[in-house]
Order: sequence, then structure tokens, then C-alpha cells
Amino acid sequence: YLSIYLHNSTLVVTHTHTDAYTHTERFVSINLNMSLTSILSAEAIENAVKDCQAPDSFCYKKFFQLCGLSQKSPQEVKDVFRIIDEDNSGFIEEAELKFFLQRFCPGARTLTEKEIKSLLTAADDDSDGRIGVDEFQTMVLS
Ligand SMILES: [Ca+2]
Ligand SMILES: [Ca+2]
Repeated sequence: YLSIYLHNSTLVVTHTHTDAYTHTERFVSINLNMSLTSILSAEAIENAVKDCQAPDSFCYKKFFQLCGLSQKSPQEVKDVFRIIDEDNSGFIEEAELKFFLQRFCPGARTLTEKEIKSLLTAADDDSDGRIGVDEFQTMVLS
């Protein structure tokens, strides 16, 4: 049989098959709450993006403060990380950093090479050239 239910904002689909010999269970969960505006206010995001409209004016500390992310819980920061990690690799890579602002606001500009490098350097504690979820939380919440 199939059971589908909503748990918090996660849609859980479980398929269970049972006969005399086998019992199999397939399980899929989809997080429906994957929009930044469900975590941050659209107005705060707009403000933060506007503030760094000029190329090379992006400052991550100011940005996270203006958009309200630095006041959020570690779990919410993690949810934001998962939105920025578009290919679900578990890391934010340089290619994803380029479109960092656009994840917050589709009309925003791309980050410059200089901004990408300085953002990466600020977050990348283990120097593997990408930002893990722990590194992201530390950067946002410190
Ligand atoms: Ca990624
Ligand atoms: Ca890293």
C-alpha cells in the first residue's frame, strides 16, 4: 500500500509491499519548504541585495545581517545552504558562488571573481576550495 502524508513541511511518500516472503518499503521525502522567502522576508532580501548592487561592493557580514540570516537558527541557515547548493553536492562550489545573490533574488547581479574569492576564503576553513555546511554556518552565525 501507499501512504502519503505531510510532516512539518516535508511530504513523505512510503510504499510498502508485504506478502508471505517479503516486506519491502520504499520511502521518499520531499521538502516543500525550500524557498528563501519562507525563511527570510522578501523586503529584507531586497534591501540586502540593493546594498551591494555595485560590483565589488559585496560584504558577506553586512549582507547576512541585512537579509536577516545572521539572526536565524542553525537549522534555518542549513536550509538556506541547501538552496544555494543547487546541484545538491553537499558543498557550495565556486560556480555556485557566482550566482550567490541570484539565489536570494533572481534579478540580482552575479558576483565578481574578486568577490567570489574573498567569500570563499572567508568561509573555507579546511581549504578544500568549497564551502561545506558547517563552514557556512560558522561564517553566517559568527
Ligand atoms: Ca554544490
Ligand atoms: Ca571547505
